[in-house]
Amino acid sequence: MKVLLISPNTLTIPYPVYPIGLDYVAGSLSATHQVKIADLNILDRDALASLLLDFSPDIIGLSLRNVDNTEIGDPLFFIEEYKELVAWLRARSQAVLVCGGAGFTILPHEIFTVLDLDYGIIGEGERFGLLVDALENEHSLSDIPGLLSHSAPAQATAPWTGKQQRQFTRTASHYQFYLDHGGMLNLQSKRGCSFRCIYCPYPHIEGKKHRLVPPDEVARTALNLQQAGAKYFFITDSAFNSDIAHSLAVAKAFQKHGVSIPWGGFFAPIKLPDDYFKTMHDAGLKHVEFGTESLSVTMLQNYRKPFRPEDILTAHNQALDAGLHVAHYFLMGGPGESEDTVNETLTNIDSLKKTVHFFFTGIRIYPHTVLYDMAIAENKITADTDLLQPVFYACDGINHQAIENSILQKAGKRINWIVGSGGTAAATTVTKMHQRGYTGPLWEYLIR
Ligand code: B12
Ligand code: SF4
Repeated sequence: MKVLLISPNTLTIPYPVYPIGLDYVAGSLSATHQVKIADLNILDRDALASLLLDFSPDIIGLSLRNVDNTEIGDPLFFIEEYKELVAWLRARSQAVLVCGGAGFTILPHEIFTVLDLDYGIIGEGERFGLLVDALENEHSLSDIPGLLSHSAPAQATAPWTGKQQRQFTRTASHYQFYLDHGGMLNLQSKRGCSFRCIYCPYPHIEGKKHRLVPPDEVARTALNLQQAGAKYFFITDSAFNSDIAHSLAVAKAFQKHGVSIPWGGFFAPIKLPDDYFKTMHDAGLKHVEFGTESLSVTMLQNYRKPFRPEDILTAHNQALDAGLHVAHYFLMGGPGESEDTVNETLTNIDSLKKTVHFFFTGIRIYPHTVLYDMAIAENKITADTDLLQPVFYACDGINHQAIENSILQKAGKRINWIVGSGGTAAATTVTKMHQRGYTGPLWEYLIR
């Protein structure tokens, strides 16, 4: 079978993101199939039309990563663009159209209804290989977990336990684009998150239990990216340190295998061994992005975060002492947020020195989360509410605009306090710096 995998994600905020998911989807296909990746960051519609004509795919796999940008004050919604693309593809190709990806997995039925698809795969794309083989051999599709079609609702999906193989080819035409725009590729060291923060869809997307990639294998992939010219990599794990021992073993494997480029990732500010960040630093870690969310004792409890304000401060100082760049993400406006809890966070923030803060002032409600159940129980939404168009939790004590005003007032002229991801303005600066040869996420230039 001829398989075309499309990454339609052209969002440049905060920077263009290498479509790592499609490497795994490509890796799920047996060698008998021909596969090409079309990344719309490098292909315009004319080039895509020529590719469709020349390659004439039997199956098109569409990666749907972002539904929206989850920013209440500066919203972007991408589903209309996917709709237009699907119609455009239908007009030029007879191929079977299959969709998957993180965004798709959160709201599969809603997206399947809106887009004119043949199949959807909920969860991990490794199941795509099963679908392609079954279609080729005209086998029954009924035992492919997570498969959505017009004739059958999806079966419940357990996390994928089969082989996960990333097919990273340095000759793939799209990968040079990312090297030319910041030099960043990405890497996964495990799937799943074992924490249960009330608003978070990650355990639903990736699984509630960790599935660890052996550290030597992670390091070999990292080395492969480095040898292919990567100047930096971002670890895509929900929280790299949610399994402390595994993250340390991965760091040590980087050193053992000679991985020498800098890297970054998401970290939870939990209690960590004293020398944790020193070990990470010695293995090349440069940027720590803490999912801090709040500095209010009440709100951290309400969110069921696995840490308290004092743990945040300790982790922050440990990372600074190890010579790392540190940023904190805040998520405000959840159940119980009030003027008092906002002020508590904004006052406690002063104890975090030499950092950048990214503030998200509304929490999107996702299915399969405790926040969803709370919003139903509180009559803020009903079971029929369409969540494809972002719906943000409306807390009773304060609205998102008042939270944003408090942040802006307290921020004054500080450039290291950013509402949302910084929007187009920040992305334009990052693009210019990438063009001048700077690599990585670059938020360290804002640190104050
Ligand atoms: C790491 C990450 C980031 C990093 C990426 C860094 C980098 N260099 O890669 C940063 C911080 C930059 C980032 C930014 C953003 N992110 Co982000 N990010 C993630 C995260 C944690 C992991 C994504 C990832 O790479 N996973 C690893 C790969 C291997 O998995 P995958 O791509 O999902 O692919 C697998 C499956 O989905 C599937 N699959 C993928 N494609 C296809 C295609 C087919 C045909 C099939 C069958 C299957 C399939 O198979 C793959 C293997 O199993 C996810 C949450 C999560 N846990 O998934 C959010 C997530 C994807 N991000 C999200 C968002 C919204 C954003 C931003 C818009 C936020 C913002 N306002 O700035 C930006 C957009 C950036 C951009 N240009 O696209 C949302 C998307 C959902 C939504 N509401 O739309 C998610 C789901 C988080 C959330 N809020 O729930 N992100
Ligand atoms: S917010 Fe972070 S730590 Fe909490 S469940 Fe989600 S990924 Fe895990």
